[in-house]
Amino acid sequence: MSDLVQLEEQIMAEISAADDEPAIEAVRVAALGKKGSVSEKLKTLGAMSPEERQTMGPAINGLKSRIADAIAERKQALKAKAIEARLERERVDVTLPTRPSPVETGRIHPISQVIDEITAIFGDMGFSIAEGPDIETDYYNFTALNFPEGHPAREMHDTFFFAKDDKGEAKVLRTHTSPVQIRTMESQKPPIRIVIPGKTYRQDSDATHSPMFHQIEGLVIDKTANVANMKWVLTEFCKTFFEVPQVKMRFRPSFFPFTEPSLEVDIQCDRSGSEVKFGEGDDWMEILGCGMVHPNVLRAGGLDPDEYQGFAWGMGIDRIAMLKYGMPDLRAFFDADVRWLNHYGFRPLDMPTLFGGLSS
Ligand code: 2U9
Repeated sequence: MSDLVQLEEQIMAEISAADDEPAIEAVRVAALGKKGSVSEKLKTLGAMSPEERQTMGPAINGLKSRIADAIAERKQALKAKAIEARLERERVDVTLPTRPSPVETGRIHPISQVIDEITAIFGDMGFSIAEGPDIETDYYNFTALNFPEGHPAREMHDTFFFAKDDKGEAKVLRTHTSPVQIRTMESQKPPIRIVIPGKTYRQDSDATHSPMFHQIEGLVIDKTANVANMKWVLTEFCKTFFEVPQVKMRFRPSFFPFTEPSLEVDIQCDRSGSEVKFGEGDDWMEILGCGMVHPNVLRAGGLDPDEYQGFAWGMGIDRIAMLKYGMPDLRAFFDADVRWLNHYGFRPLDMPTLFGGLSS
C-alpha cells in the first residue's frame, strides 16, 4: 500500500512540475499509457488472491482516477496558459495608424506626368494619341520625311544604326517620333489630328542631352489647315501647359527637311529671379519647332499635296518638364533614384485633367 502512496506523490509532483502541454502529455503516457506505472499496477490485480484484490482493486483504481483527474485539470490549465501567451505574443494594437498604401508611397515620374498633361491638353482639342516602333527603317525615319540620301541632316541626328541585315538594310533607333506620322498617313484618311509621345534616340550625352530622350510631336492634315490654325493651337497649348492666362509667342523662320515653311517658337519668360517664370517678363525661351508639312512628305504618306495640307510640330518632353518643374539636371531623370522620385514625382491618383487641374 505504501508504494501506491509513494507512486501517487511522485506522479502528482510530476503533474505539478509539467509546465507545458507536451510535458503533461509525457506524464500521462508515463503513468496511464499502456506500459505506464499505474497501468502496470492494474495488471498486478490479476495475480492477486480475491481478498487482496478486494482492497488493492479500489486502491489502484482510485489512484488511477485521481491521477487522470489531476492530469486533465493540469492539461486544461496549461492549455489556457498557452492561449494567454499566444494572445500576448500576437497582440495587435488596432489603434496604431495603418501603413501608407502603395498609392500614397508610389510616385509618377515627371516625364510620365508631362506626357499625361500634354495629351490631356491635345485630347481636349480633339487630338488622338498615335504610337509606333522604336526600331525603324531608314525609309520611315529619313527618306519619307524628305531627308535625301547622303543629306547632312542624317548625320546631324547622330543616329544609332543596327548592323545591316541579309538585304543590306540597316535599321535605326528612331531619332524622332516623326515616322509615326508617316505610318498614320498611310493607314488613315484625313482629317488627321494626332499627337505622338515617345522615346527617341541620338548619340549625345551631357547635362542637357541623353542618348534616349522623349519627344512629343503633333500632326494636323485636312484640306484647309494653315499657319494661323497652327499658331492658335500652339499658343493655346502653351498657356494651358504653363498654367498662365496669357503668353506671348515668337515664331522665327527655321529649317527642317519635313516642313516648309519651318518655324522655331519662343515663349515669353522672366529669368530675373531664381527660377524661370512663363507668361511674363521680356526674355524669350525656345520651346518647340513647327511648320507646314512639306509636299514631298504628304506624297510619301500617300496624300496629294494639291488636295491636302497640314501642319506639324515637335518638342522635347524632357526639356519642357525641366523648365516647368525646375529640375536642373536631365541625367537625374534616368537614375531611378527613389529619393529624387519622392521629391519630384507626382501622386498616382492626381491624374492631370483640364477640369481638375494639370499639375495640382
Ligand atoms: C511629318 C511631318 C512633319 C515634326 C516637327 C519639329 C518641327 C521640331 C524638334 C523639337 C525639339 C525635335 O525634340 S526636338 O529636338 N522638332 O522642331 N518637329 S516640325 O514635323 C513633322 C513630323 C512628321 C510627317
